Amino acid sequence: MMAGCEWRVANCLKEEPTMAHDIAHGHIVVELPLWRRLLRFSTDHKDIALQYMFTAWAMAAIGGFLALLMRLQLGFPGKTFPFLGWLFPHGAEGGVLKPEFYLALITMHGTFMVFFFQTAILTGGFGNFLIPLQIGARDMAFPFLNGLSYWVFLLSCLIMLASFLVEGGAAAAGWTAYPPLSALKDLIPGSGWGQTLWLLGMAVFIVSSLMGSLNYITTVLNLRTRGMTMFRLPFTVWGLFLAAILGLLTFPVLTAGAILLLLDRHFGTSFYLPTLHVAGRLIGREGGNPLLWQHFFWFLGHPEVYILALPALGFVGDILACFARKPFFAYRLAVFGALGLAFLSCIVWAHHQFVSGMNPYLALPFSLLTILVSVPFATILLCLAGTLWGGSFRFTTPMLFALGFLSLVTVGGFGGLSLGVAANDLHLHDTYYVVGHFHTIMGSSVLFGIYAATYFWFPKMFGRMMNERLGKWHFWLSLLGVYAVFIPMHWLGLAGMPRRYYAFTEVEFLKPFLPLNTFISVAAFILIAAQLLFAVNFFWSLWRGEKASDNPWGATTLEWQTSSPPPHGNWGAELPTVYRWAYDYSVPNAPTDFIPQTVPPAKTAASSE
Ligand code: HEM
Ligand SMILES: [Cu+2]
Repeated sequence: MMAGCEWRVANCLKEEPTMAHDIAHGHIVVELPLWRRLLRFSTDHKDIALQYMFTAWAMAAIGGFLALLMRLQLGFPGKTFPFLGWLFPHGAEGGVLKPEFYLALITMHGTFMVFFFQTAILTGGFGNFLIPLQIGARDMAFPFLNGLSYWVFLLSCLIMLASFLVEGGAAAAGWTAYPPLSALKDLIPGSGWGQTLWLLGMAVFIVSSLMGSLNYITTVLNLRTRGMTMFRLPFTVWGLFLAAILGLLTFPVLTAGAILLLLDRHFGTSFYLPTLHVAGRLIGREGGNPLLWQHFFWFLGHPEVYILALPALGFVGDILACFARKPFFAYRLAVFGALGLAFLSCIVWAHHQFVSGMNPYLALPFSLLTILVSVPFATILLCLAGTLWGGSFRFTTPMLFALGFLSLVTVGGFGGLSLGVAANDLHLHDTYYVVGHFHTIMGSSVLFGIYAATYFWFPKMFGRMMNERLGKWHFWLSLLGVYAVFIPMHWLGLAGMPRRYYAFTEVEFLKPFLPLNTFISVAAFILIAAQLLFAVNFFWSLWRGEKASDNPWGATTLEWQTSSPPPHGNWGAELPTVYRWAYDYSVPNAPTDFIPQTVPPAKTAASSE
């Protein structure tokens, strides 16, 4: 112990124990055990990141389990599974799923996967962990708001989960909650409390997401350290920053829509309800328009895909550069591509509504704009391919997942293009082609981005490495798995199999597709089982993994220049200073094959910026 320390501590006790105080006085802040970090109200962005991550993974596990139940039904229609009857006495009496329970499963699976897993882990999890570290800040701009946003998020998860327990069960109008089905309380079992809780859960989720977005945007704009210009930001930060802006601009529209829907459901208003007969009974509302909801929903719903894709693109760009040991090819062009993507994503929403009965003249601009999205998208992909060109590769697990992302996003992109053409979409809308498409591009490629990031930043988060051998098994089984599950679905869609419908064997022309559905289900079980390898690797590495050095991958960005895991406040007494962009890999004549952003120009022969 340093001489005089007791005196300092005694004196310090009179002051507020703030982070600035701790850092100024050089106090060592005792590392709390993981469970304490997860269970307390923390304002440290790294703790909040872990809280988001663990909760989001739990929601993913539940969402995956629901997918398994659906595939059980689709692959083996008519078979009884006694454990189902035991688990869900109302939804699967006697071991066979009821049709309305199947609808609840798709609704909750889609909602959990899109919002409560992918959105939450990307923005709340990685956004929280990486933004302050990569821009050289001690924390977020509003640490208290940040802590609050997690607990509000947890509340929204609990509201959603509770809906399985109320009378009638969980919501069953799909993750898009279209009225009139979602606007009336007594159509199907899930129309009751389940739908109300779904709307409340989404509203609370959005409140939490807005708190997060405000924080991420302000932090990136105001707390960048000396020398960290916008064009020196790692691509990851650009992805997270743009996703936050999209969230801030588009989520509130859905909140407004959801409040109107709640009014229709509970207070007799008629925003979405036209004159309508249900089962021969006039429901006694008039003047509303169900299309209005579709506009509200997709005004968020489409940008939502980019709220997921942009951070994933960011991670992948940085990971590819690191493991190809190459400077990012045409970095500024990629940033402009990302800006273009974010902008265009806000003006294509009605491509989900080609068959909705909206004015058919609108199909043309929305088709054209949708196809235009491929320009910035292809630009970014070209920059990523250029980054790989001539690289000296290290095929680590994060690199494999990043490459898998590239493959999936390209294949999925072509599916999207074909759906963007209104003439095609008229035929393919609401078929399994769509299910195959969005699972390839959103379900799988974003998932691969999340895995790449988890394997890559795990050492920084926990100070230990994940197991490479298990990681590679996980990668190959997942890659084969997603292709085996989701590509054949395109074929089913072309053959006319409708989505959100499990009784396909009752239709004559779909009977020949039972074997293909059984194949998809078996592949899905293997795919889901392969994710257990990840879970085992994660928890085993958490406690038993090989100790990680501060910069195990030889990466250039700021987070690798502090300890693993970083201390409270991230840096020592002084914030780092940035002298160069994030991609000085393999600089000619440099002593090492990478130059961290913190190294001044005088100390190296050259920089390629
Ligand atoms: C383990 C892998 C997965 C399997 C086997 C799977 C399976 C399914 C199935 C069977 C459906 C219902 C299709 C229908 O009858 O219309 C569905 C719907 C859906 N899934 Fe997945 N899924 C998986 C992963 C994901 C992921 C990672 C996402 C994240 C984006 C996702 C998002 C959705 C959405 C948005 C729907 C639409 C729900 C609706 O129609 O309202 N899924 N999935
Ligand atoms: Cu869209």
